[in-house]
Amino acid sequence: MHINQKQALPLSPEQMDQWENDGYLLLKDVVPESAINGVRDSFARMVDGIIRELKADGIIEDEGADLPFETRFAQVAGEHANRFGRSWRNQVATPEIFALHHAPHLVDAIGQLTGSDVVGHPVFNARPKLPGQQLTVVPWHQDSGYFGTVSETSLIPTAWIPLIPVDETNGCLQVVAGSHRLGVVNHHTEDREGKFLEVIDELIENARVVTCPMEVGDALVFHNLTLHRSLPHTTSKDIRWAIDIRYLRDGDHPGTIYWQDPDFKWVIRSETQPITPVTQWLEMW
Ligand SMILES: O=C(O)CCC(=O)C(=O)O
Repeated sequence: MHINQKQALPLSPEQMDQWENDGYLLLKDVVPESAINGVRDSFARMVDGIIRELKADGIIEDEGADLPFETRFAQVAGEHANRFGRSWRNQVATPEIFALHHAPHLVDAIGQLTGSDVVGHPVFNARPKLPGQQLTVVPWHQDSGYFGTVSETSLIPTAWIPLIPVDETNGCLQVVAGSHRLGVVNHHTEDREGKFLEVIDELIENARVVTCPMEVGDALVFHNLTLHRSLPHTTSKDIRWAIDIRYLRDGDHPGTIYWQDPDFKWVIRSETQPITPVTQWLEMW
Protein backbone atom coordinates (compact mmCIF):
# COMPACT_ATOMS: atom_id res chain seq x y z
CA MET A 1 0.00 0.00 0.00
CA HIS A 2 1.43 3.37 -0.97
CA ILE A 3 0.14 6.20 1.16
CA ASN A 4 0.15 9.60 -0.46
CA GLN A 5 0.42 11.82 2.54
CA LYS A 6 2.64 12.17 5.54
CA GLN A 7 2.86 8.92 7.46
CA ALA A 8 0.51 8.97 10.45
CA LEU A 9 1.76 6.95 13.40
CA PRO A 10 1.32 4.47 14.78
CA LEU A 11 1.17 2.28 11.69
CA SER A 12 -2.41 1.40 10.79
CA PRO A 13 -3.76 -2.16 11.01
CA GLU A 14 -3.73 -2.20 7.17
CA GLN A 15 -0.05 -1.32 7.17
CA MET A 16 0.70 -3.98 9.75
CA ASP A 17 -1.17 -6.48 7.56
CA GLN A 18 0.78 -5.37 4.53
CA TRP A 19 4.03 -5.86 6.43
CA GLU A 20 2.95 -9.35 7.47
CA ASN A 21 1.72 -10.33 4.00
CA ASP A 22 4.12 -8.52 1.68
CA GLY A 23 7.29 -8.00 3.74
CA TYR A 24 7.69 -4.33 2.92
CA LEU A 25 6.14 -0.90 3.59
CA LEU A 26 6.63 2.41 1.83
CA LEU A 27 6.50 5.10 4.52
CA LYS A 28 5.85 8.60 3.23
CA ASP A 29 7.64 11.58 4.72
CA VAL A 30 9.09 9.89 7.80
CA VAL A 31 12.63 11.26 7.55
CA PRO A 32 12.96 14.94 8.48
CA GLU A 33 14.74 17.35 6.17
CA SER A 34 17.37 18.02 8.85
CA ALA A 35 18.36 14.34 8.88
CA ILE A 36 18.50 14.18 5.07
CA ASN A 37 20.65 17.33 4.97
CA GLY A 38 23.03 15.84 7.54
CA VAL A 39 23.49 12.72 5.42
CA ARG A 40 24.05 14.83 2.31
CA ASP A 41 26.73 16.84 4.16
CA SER A 42 28.41 13.67 5.27
CA PHE A 43 28.47 12.23 1.73
CA ALA A 44 29.57 15.60 0.31
CA ARG A 45 32.60 15.56 2.65
CA MET A 46 33.48 12.08 1.40
CA VAL A 47 33.21 13.27 -2.21
CA ASP A 48 35.39 16.25 -1.37
CA GLY A 49 38.08 13.92 0.00
CA ILE A 50 37.90 11.70 -3.09
CA ILE A 51 38.23 14.66 -5.41
CA ARG A 52 41.19 16.04 -3.48
CA GLU A 53 42.84 12.61 -3.76
CA LEU A 54 42.26 12.49 -7.53
CA LYS A 55 43.72 15.98 -7.83
CA ALA A 56 46.76 15.11 -5.70
CA ASP A 57 47.36 12.01 -7.87
CA GLY A 58 47.29 14.21 -10.97
CA ILE A 59 44.24 12.41 -12.36
CA ILE A 60 41.98 15.46 -12.53
CA GLU A 61 42.65 19.17 -12.71
CA ASP A 62 39.36 20.87 -11.98
CA GLU A 63 37.86 20.01 -8.58
CA GLY A 64 34.44 21.32 -9.60
CA ALA A 65 34.09 22.99 -6.21
CA ASP A 66 31.03 24.95 -7.35
CA LEU A 67 29.14 21.96 -8.72
CA PRO A 68 26.06 20.79 -6.81
CA PHE A 69 26.08 17.66 -4.65
CA GLU A 70 23.67 16.02 -7.11
CA THR A 71 26.23 15.96 -9.95
CA ARG A 72 29.71 16.76 -8.61
CA PHE A 73 31.03 13.25 -7.99
CA ALA A 74 29.91 12.06 -11.46
CA GLN A 75 31.05 15.15 -13.32
CA VAL A 76 34.47 15.42 -11.69
CA ALA A 77 35.47 11.83 -10.94
CA GLY A 78 33.76 10.49 -14.09
CA GLU A 79 35.25 7.20 -15.20
CA HIS A 80 37.48 7.15 -12.08
CA ALA A 81 34.46 6.97 -9.74
CA ASN A 82 34.44 3.16 -9.82
CA ARG A 83 37.76 2.89 -8.00
CA PHE A 84 36.04 4.23 -4.87
CA GLY A 85 33.69 1.28 -4.77
CA ARG A 86 30.02 0.61 -5.14
CA SER A 87 29.05 1.60 -1.58
CA TRP A 88 30.62 3.30 1.43
CA ARG A 89 30.28 2.55 5.12
CA ASN A 90 33.21 3.06 7.52
CA GLN A 91 34.32 6.18 5.64
CA VAL A 92 30.96 7.85 6.30
CA ALA A 93 30.27 6.55 9.83
CA THR A 94 29.60 10.05 11.12
CA PRO A 95 27.29 11.66 13.71
CA GLU A 96 24.91 12.49 10.85
CA ILE A 97 24.46 8.81 9.99
CA PHE A 98 23.93 8.04 13.67
CA ALA A 99 21.29 10.80 13.76
CA LEU A 100 19.50 9.38 10.73
CA HIS A 101 19.00 6.07 12.56
CA HIS A 102 17.33 8.09 15.34
CA ALA A 103 14.77 9.85 13.06
CA PRO A 104 11.78 9.78 15.45
CA HIS A 105 8.96 8.72 13.09
CA LEU A 106 11.11 6.06 11.49
CA VAL A 107 12.05 4.74 14.93
CA ASP A 108 8.35 4.70 15.89
CA ALA A 109 7.55 2.57 12.85
CA ILE A 110 10.48 0.21 13.39
CA GLY A 111 9.53 -0.24 17.05
CA GLN A 112 6.02 -1.16 16.00
CA LEU A 113 7.24 -3.64 13.37
CA THR A 114 9.75 -5.35 15.66
CA GLY A 115 7.58 -5.13 18.78
CA SER A 116 10.77 -4.64 20.78
CA ASP A 117 13.17 -1.95 21.90
CA VAL A 118 14.73 -0.32 18.86
CA VAL A 119 18.26 -1.59 18.27
CA GLY A 120 20.53 -0.44 15.45
CA HIS A 121 22.46 -2.78 13.15
CA PRO A 122 25.95 -1.86 11.87
CA VAL A 123 25.29 -2.62 8.20
CA PHE A 124 24.50 0.58 6.34
CA ASN A 125 25.55 1.62 2.87
CA ALA A 126 25.92 4.97 1.20
CA ARG A 127 25.06 4.33 -2.43
CA PRO A 128 26.00 6.75 -5.15
CA LYS A 129 24.51 5.31 -8.36
CA LEU A 130 25.94 7.27 -11.25
CA PRO A 131 24.09 7.69 -14.56
CA GLY A 132 24.88 4.76 -16.84
CA GLN A 133 27.01 2.98 -14.21
CA GLN A 134 26.80 -0.84 -14.15
CA LEU A 135 28.86 -1.27 -10.96
CA THR A 136 26.01 -0.07 -8.75
CA VAL A 137 23.11 -1.96 -10.33
CA VAL A 138 22.15 -4.36 -7.56
CA PRO A 139 20.52 -7.65 -8.68
CA TRP A 140 17.72 -9.57 -6.94
CA HIS A 141 18.73 -10.69 -3.48
CA GLN A 142 17.65 -10.97 0.13
CA ASP A 143 19.73 -9.15 2.73
CA SER A 144 19.86 -12.48 4.55
CA GLY A 145 21.80 -13.76 1.52
CA TYR A 146 24.64 -11.68 3.01
CA PHE A 147 23.77 -12.32 6.67
CA GLY A 148 23.62 -16.13 6.33
CA THR A 149 21.04 -18.71 7.34
CA VAL A 150 21.60 -17.84 11.01
CA SER A 151 19.47 -14.78 10.28
CA GLU A 152 16.53 -16.78 8.90
CA THR A 153 14.40 -16.40 12.02
CA SER A 154 15.65 -12.88 12.80
CA LEU A 155 14.03 -9.61 11.93
CA ILE A 156 16.60 -7.16 10.57
CA PRO A 157 14.49 -4.50 8.85
CA THR A 158 16.17 -2.31 6.26
CA ALA A 159 15.10 1.30 5.71
CA TRP A 160 16.13 2.42 2.23
CA ILE A 161 16.20 6.21 2.00
CA PRO A 162 16.82 8.17 -1.23
CA LEU A 163 18.40 11.63 -1.19
CA ILE A 164 16.84 12.54 -4.53
CA PRO A 165 13.40 11.60 -5.95
CA VAL A 166 13.64 8.15 -7.56
CA ASP A 167 11.63 6.21 -10.11
CA GLU A 168 12.19 3.36 -12.56
CA THR A 169 14.39 5.54 -14.79
CA ASN A 170 17.02 6.53 -12.21
CA GLY A 171 17.54 3.50 -10.03
CA CYS A 172 14.63 3.08 -7.65
CA LEU A 173 14.08 -0.23 -5.87
CA GLN A 174 11.81 -3.11 -6.75
CA VAL A 175 10.63 -5.68 -4.24
CA VAL A 176 8.95 -9.07 -4.58
CA ALA A 177 5.86 -8.86 -2.39
CA GLY A 178 5.51 -11.89 -0.13
CA SER A 179 9.03 -13.22 -0.76
CA HIS A 180 9.90 -12.89 2.94
CA ARG A 181 7.97 -16.13 3.36
CA LEU A 182 10.48 -18.10 1.25
CA GLY A 183 13.13 -18.49 3.97
CA VAL A 184 16.74 -17.85 2.99
CA VAL A 185 17.11 -18.87 -0.67
CA ASN A 186 20.34 -19.79 -2.47
CA HIS A 187 22.49 -16.90 -3.65
CA HIS A 188 25.44 -16.95 -6.05
CA THR A 189 27.88 -14.22 -7.08
CA GLU A 190 26.75 -12.44 -10.25
CA ASP A 191 29.17 -12.34 -13.17
CA ARG A 192 28.56 -8.64 -13.83
CA GLU A 193 30.90 -5.91 -12.63
CA GLY A 194 29.37 -5.41 -9.18
CA LYS A 195 29.93 -9.05 -8.16
CA PHE A 196 26.88 -8.78 -5.91
CA LEU A 197 25.05 -11.84 -4.63
CA GLU A 198 21.97 -12.71 -6.67
CA VAL A 199 19.28 -15.37 -6.83
CA ILE A 200 18.22 -17.43 -9.85
CA ASP A 201 15.82 -15.72 -12.30
CA GLU A 202 13.23 -18.49 -11.88
CA LEU A 203 12.43 -17.15 -8.41
CA ILE A 204 11.22 -13.89 -9.93
CA GLU A 205 9.21 -15.33 -12.83
CA ASN A 206 5.49 -15.06 -12.03
CA ALA A 207 6.34 -13.25 -8.78
CA ARG A 208 4.59 -10.07 -7.62
CA VAL A 209 7.22 -7.47 -8.50
CA VAL A 210 6.47 -3.99 -7.10
CA THR A 211 8.34 -0.91 -8.37
CA CYS A 212 8.81 1.72 -5.67
CA PRO A 213 9.12 5.34 -6.85
CA MET A 214 9.86 7.59 -3.87
CA GLU A 215 10.26 11.20 -2.80
CA VAL A 216 12.91 12.64 -0.52
CA GLY A 217 11.75 12.04 3.07
CA ASP A 218 10.25 8.62 2.28
CA ALA A 219 11.64 5.33 3.56
CA LEU A 220 11.09 1.91 2.02
CA VAL A 221 11.22 -0.56 4.89
CA PHE A 222 11.66 -4.22 4.03
CA HIS A 223 12.28 -7.55 5.76
CA ASN A 224 15.72 -9.19 5.61
CA LEU A 225 14.11 -12.03 3.63
CA THR A 226 12.32 -9.80 1.10
CA LEU A 227 13.76 -10.11 -2.40
CA HIS A 228 14.68 -6.72 -3.83
CA ARG A 229 16.92 -5.10 -6.42
CA SER A 230 17.78 -1.65 -7.72
CA LEU A 231 17.20 -0.68 -11.34
CA PRO A 232 19.80 0.86 -13.68
CA HIS A 233 20.16 4.61 -13.74
CA THR A 234 19.40 5.52 -17.33
CA THR A 235 18.40 9.19 -17.25
CA SER A 236 19.42 12.65 -16.03
CA LYS A 237 22.74 13.99 -14.79
CA ASP A 238 21.87 13.63 -11.14
CA ILE A 239 23.49 10.88 -9.12
CA ARG A 240 20.98 8.62 -7.43
CA TRP A 241 22.22 9.12 -3.91
CA ALA A 242 20.65 6.80 -1.34
CA ILE A 243 21.43 5.20 1.98
CA ASP A 244 20.19 1.92 3.37
CA ILE A 245 20.24 1.48 7.15
CA ARG A 246 19.20 -1.44 9.35
CA TYR A 247 17.69 -2.25 12.69
CA LEU A 248 17.51 -5.48 14.70
CA ARG A 249 14.64 -6.93 16.68
CA ASP A 250 16.04 -6.94 20.18
CA GLY A 251 17.34 -10.38 21.10
CA ASP A 252 17.50 -11.72 17.51
CA HIS A 253 20.65 -13.08 15.89
CA PRO A 254 22.18 -10.17 13.93
CA GLY A 255 23.58 -12.37 11.14
CA THR A 256 27.20 -12.94 10.24
CA ILE A 257 28.10 -9.28 9.58
CA TYR A 258 28.12 -7.57 12.97
CA TRP A 259 30.20 -5.40 15.28
CA GLN A 260 33.71 -6.63 15.94
CA ASP A 261 32.77 -6.56 19.60
CA PRO A 262 29.68 -8.82 19.55
CA ASP A 263 28.78 -7.66 23.07
CA PHE A 264 28.18 -4.13 21.86
CA LYS A 265 24.48 -3.32 21.53
CA TRP A 266 23.38 -0.12 19.83
CA VAL A 267 20.26 0.84 21.76
CA ILE A 268 18.28 3.54 19.97
CA ARG A 269 15.03 3.52 21.91
CA SER A 270 14.23 1.78 25.17
CA GLU A 271 12.64 2.48 28.51
CA THR A 272 14.72 -0.12 30.32
CA GLN A 273 18.16 -0.16 28.65
CA PRO A 274 20.60 2.76 28.48
CA ILE A 275 20.51 4.59 25.15
CA THR A 276 23.84 4.36 23.33
CA PRO A 277 25.50 7.78 23.05
CA VAL A 278 26.96 8.88 19.73
CA THR A 279 30.47 8.99 21.23
CA GLN A 280 30.33 5.27 22.03
CA TRP A 281 28.94 4.44 18.59
CA LEU A 282 31.72 6.39 16.85
CA GLU A 283 34.32 4.35 18.73
CA MET A 284 33.00 1.16 17.12
CA TRP A 285 34.19 2.09 13.61
O1 LIG B 1 20.59 1.18 -3.26
C1 LIG B 1 20.69 0.24 -4.03
O2 LIG B 1 20.94 0.41 -5.21
C2 LIG B 1 20.48 -1.17 -3.55
C3 LIG B 1 20.01 -1.25 -2.15
C4 LIG B 1 19.96 -2.64 -1.60
O3 LIG B 1 20.02 -3.61 -2.29
C5 LIG B 1 19.82 -2.80 -0.16
O4 LIG B 1 19.61 -1.82 0.55
O5 LIG B 1 19.91 -3.96 0.31
